[in-house]
Amino acid sequence: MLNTNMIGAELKNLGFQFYAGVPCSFLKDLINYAINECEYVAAANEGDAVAIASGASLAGRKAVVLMQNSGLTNAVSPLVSLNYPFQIPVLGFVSLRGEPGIPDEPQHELMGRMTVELLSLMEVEWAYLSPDSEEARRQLLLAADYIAHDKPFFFVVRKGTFEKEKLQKQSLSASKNRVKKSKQAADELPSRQQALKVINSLKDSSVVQLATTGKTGRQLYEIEDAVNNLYMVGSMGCVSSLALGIALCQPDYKIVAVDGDGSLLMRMGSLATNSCYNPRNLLHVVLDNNAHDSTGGQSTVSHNVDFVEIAASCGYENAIYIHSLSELSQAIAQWKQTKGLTFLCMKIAKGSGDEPGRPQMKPFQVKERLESFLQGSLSGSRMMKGE
Ligand SMILES: Cc1ncc(C[n+]2csc(CCOP(=O)(O)OP(=O)(O)O)c2C)c(N)n1
Repeated sequence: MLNTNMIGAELKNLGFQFYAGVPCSFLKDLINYAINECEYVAAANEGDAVAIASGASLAGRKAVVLMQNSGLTNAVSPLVSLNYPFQIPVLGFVSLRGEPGIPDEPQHELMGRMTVELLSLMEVEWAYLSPDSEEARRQLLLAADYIAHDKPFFFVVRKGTFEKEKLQKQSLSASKNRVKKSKQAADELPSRQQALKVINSLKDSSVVQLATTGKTGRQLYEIEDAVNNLYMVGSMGCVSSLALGIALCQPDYKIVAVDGDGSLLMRMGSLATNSCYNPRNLLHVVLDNNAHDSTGGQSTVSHNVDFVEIAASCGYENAIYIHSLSELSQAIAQWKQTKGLTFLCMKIAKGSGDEPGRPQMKPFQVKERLESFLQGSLSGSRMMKGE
């Protein structure tokens, strides 16, 4: 068995102090260590945990994700369409419930058989974490080397690997909604492009803009390609979780996540996580066209949902319904002054005009550029296409 404290301290020595995850009984001692001794974000699901850890990684931290293997399925979308194309490294510990030959519950049987194959299929390097301390130390060094080369690495953790670590403290405070403004008038219903132009016009060198999957990212790129932009190309629904990781680890930057209604609905638990960790420097804007516009305009179910009410009840400090472009502009300008976790929801028109172009840079180049910006080595906020 591994002394959990020793492994945690070893990880700390290697720079891994930021964790995000969802518990598993096989990993509870390492999770307890992370809660006791490090920064730990309790994610709503394992995909969100991967996106949060990825945000921390973009922000310059070495980040760890912890999950049960049943939750590895939840994490497939970000692992294959965020971490892979953007080359964002996270260190994973995934439990091995349902290990062949070891009695376990029926729901773990198939996943137990396919866990390592799934990791291999996703081209994630992995190893069984050795229960021998010296060997485990060597494995951690190897894993750290993968991370240093922008490759995710996962440890598969068998039953009984970690010695007991007591949970000492859990000090999550409740965040409170202070300002809630609901719909009061008719919607102006601008196009997505008009809304993005307003958001982009308020960008400066203290702002990072992240745009959700599909035409939102593509249109932001068309409006202006900038060093402090990131266009999600996959991992639908993960934009605010990625933003949370960056916001928590880079408190001096203002992080703007532009979401869509379909994307938000896909991972709405992220609203609760964002609220609980409550970064003052995070602005979450939802452009709601009641549709999956990027894939042909099929209706979502957002016409039936009051996002402002949900964000407010989750604990966003400000949750504001935006009726017009001028209100959007005012609300963003206000947030830049006062900050505080803020959610803006604006109905926009369906449709996107001409087919927007696609970023010419590869996702990993966009990531490297943003990392350089966050490290301060690219100071200008504006870099036009091709520069
Ligand atoms: C997990 C996943 N499912 C489906 C898709 C395909 N897809 C890409 S964009 C998109 C629609 C996004 O809708 P929304 O967030 O409302 O933004 P809109 O396109 O309306 O601006 C879909 C379904 C995907 N990329 N990933």
